[in-house]
Amino acid sequence: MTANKPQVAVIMGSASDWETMRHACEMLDRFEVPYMKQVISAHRTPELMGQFAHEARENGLKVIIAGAGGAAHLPGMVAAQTTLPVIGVPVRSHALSGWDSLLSIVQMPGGIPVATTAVGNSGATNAGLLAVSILSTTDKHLADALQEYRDELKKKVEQSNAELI
Ligand code: RP5
Repeated sequence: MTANKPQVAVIMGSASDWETMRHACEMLDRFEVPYMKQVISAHRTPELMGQFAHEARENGLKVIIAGAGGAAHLPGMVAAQTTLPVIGVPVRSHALSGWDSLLSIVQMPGGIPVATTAVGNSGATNAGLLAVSILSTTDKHLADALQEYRDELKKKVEQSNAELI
């Protein structure tokens, strides 16, 4: 049972963020990291957000990935209420193409950190990888799997160069 307890939480401000945040989950699936996913809105369900953040550590979570768009206060507000590492993913917004999401997540005042990724799908992918990387500091199996992943990326570059000739 304990082995399958979620180590990572992937939370998002709206179901509309899923198209982005699924890229984080795909990475966690690839590395077989147990995770949970949930829509938690900072402004629509503030009490749920507080409860989730306060209970996260005692629930066995080790890393929280939080994606949001627009006035994207979810990652910062969760980080304010837990000392677990929080990775913020700025979701691309319609109005401002994600600039609003990026700036509202990345500019945390000193004292309450949020590790902010790139905007959109790449950011979500990297959030998943960063969570795996954090877990790999105490998990040799994950450290080896991450090295294999990097080796695959390298091989793909070498192959594409061979095809260019
Ligand atoms: C934020 O507002 C969400 O994170 C989402 O990116 C954005 C738009 O939400 P919906 O109007 O699609 O529910 O809270």
